[in-house]
Amino acid sequence: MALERTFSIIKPDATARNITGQIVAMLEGAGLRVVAQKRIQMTRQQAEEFYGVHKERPFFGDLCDFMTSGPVVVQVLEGDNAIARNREVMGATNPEDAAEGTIRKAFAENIERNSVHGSDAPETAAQEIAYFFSGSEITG
Ligand code: 3AN
Repeated sequence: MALERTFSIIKPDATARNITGQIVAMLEGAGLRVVAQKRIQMTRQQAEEFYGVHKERPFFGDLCDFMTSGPVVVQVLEGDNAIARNREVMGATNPEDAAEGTIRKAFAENIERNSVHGSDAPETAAQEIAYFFSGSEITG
């Protein structure tokens, strides 16, 4: 198995409910190691750039409003097949479709306020990590 890194966000709906620790525990329980983490207030520009791939979608404005509505915790997670492993423990985008035992099943409020983000491929993981972290902020 390949040791990988992926990028994760604990979203404003989760920081508001003070459940970041419970989410980190589920990530760690899934075999992922937090090798970088910081709590930040995302700017509008960061949200729009980060979700740029969705800019033509009808939910883009609402999504950027939500992601800037409160603090988020950005993270780099490391582990065997970390990208797929994180997507697995996150659960489906829409919590109504999320499997039992996943973070979104446990905590997501709806398809937008869905508690966590995780990179979907090695290229996006590398881009997203570099967007929020410098190399010296990431430890093994
Ligand atoms: P995922 O986060 O599961 O990779 P994406 O990349 O398709 O899902 O969507 C990015 C984010 O956009 C989601 N996490 C969610 O917050 C929001 N989103 C996606 N689809 C919708 C939708 N139909 N309505 C509202 N928000 C959505």
